[in-house]
Amino acid sequence: MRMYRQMTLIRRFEDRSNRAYREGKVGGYLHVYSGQEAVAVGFINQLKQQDQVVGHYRDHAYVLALGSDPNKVMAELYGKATGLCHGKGGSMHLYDKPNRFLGGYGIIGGMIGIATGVAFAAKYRREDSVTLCFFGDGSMNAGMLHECFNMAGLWDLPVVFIVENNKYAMGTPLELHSAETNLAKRASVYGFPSIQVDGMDPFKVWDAAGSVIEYVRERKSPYFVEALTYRFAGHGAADITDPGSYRTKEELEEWKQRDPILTLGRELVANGIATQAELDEIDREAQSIVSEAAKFAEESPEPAPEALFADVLAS
Ligand SMILES: Cc1ncc(C[n+]2csc(CCOP(=O)(O)OP(=O)(O)O)c2C)c(N)n1
Repeated sequence: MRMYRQMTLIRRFEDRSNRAYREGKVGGYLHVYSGQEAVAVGFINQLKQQDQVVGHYRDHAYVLALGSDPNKVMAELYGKATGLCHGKGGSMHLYDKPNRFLGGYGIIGGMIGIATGVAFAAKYRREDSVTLCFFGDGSMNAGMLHECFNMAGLWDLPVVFIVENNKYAMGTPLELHSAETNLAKRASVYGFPSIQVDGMDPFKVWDAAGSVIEYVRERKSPYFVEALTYRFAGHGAADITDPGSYRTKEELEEWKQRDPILTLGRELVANGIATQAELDEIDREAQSIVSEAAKFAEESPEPAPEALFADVLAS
């Protein structure tokens, strides 16, 4: 039920943030996670308090699953002073240290370097923590991935690398950017195990996440997960013509039949864990939380001009 609640909140949050972007209320760029919810929620809910997460720019889901305040997340998208990063990060660059989110990163492959460093620090300090690193299939051929996979394998770092293979890097299909399309195979040459999981099935993700994270925690060594998933929206909210230009309506409809929220809801009802009326109520609650978040963001002040010079570090 907790997963269902979180996935519904994320979906409603994304609907609302996409709308706010199109209304011109959100600046910069914005990418929604709709369709991929089972991946973030399944893995994050298997973490312990001491673990941390690093992600890519499609990052609203990670902070919401980790427990960040939706008001602050929405205010960050609006660039307001009350946002998670005081309005300076925006949609792609969320950061919430108290909730163990060490950043969403816009540079393809960049998040892999950060996560590897975080895992190295945890090992160096002899901490019992696991780092999750989420990235898209567009990162698979970045030099950073190969350097970091090598270091993680060589030094046995406690990190779970998770590629969210949603079939496209922006509009480029996987088979046009990767010589080997079975991405899970890539870890073997760096000396650590991998698994391919159906990222549209919340039960399969949950089970895989549990055993992978336990393995990494016990052995203090890396694991690579390829989650096969799909994004229902286009690459980014600014791309009005996307997704029509590179994928068919039929393909999109086929994947929507496997919507992870519908799958989980159906199973909850079939097994007598929830009634449809209870699921509808969860959806109404999620809608009211995101409406409240949008109101909070709209009514919040802009950052003061002097804030430009705060939090600027030089070394
Ligand atoms: C180093 C670098 N090169 C190019 C880009 C431009 N860019 C933004 S998103 C993207 C594709 C990412 O695809 P994927 O990782 O599959 O994620 P998806 O958007 O499909 O979830 C590219 C090439 C970038 N952000 N960073």
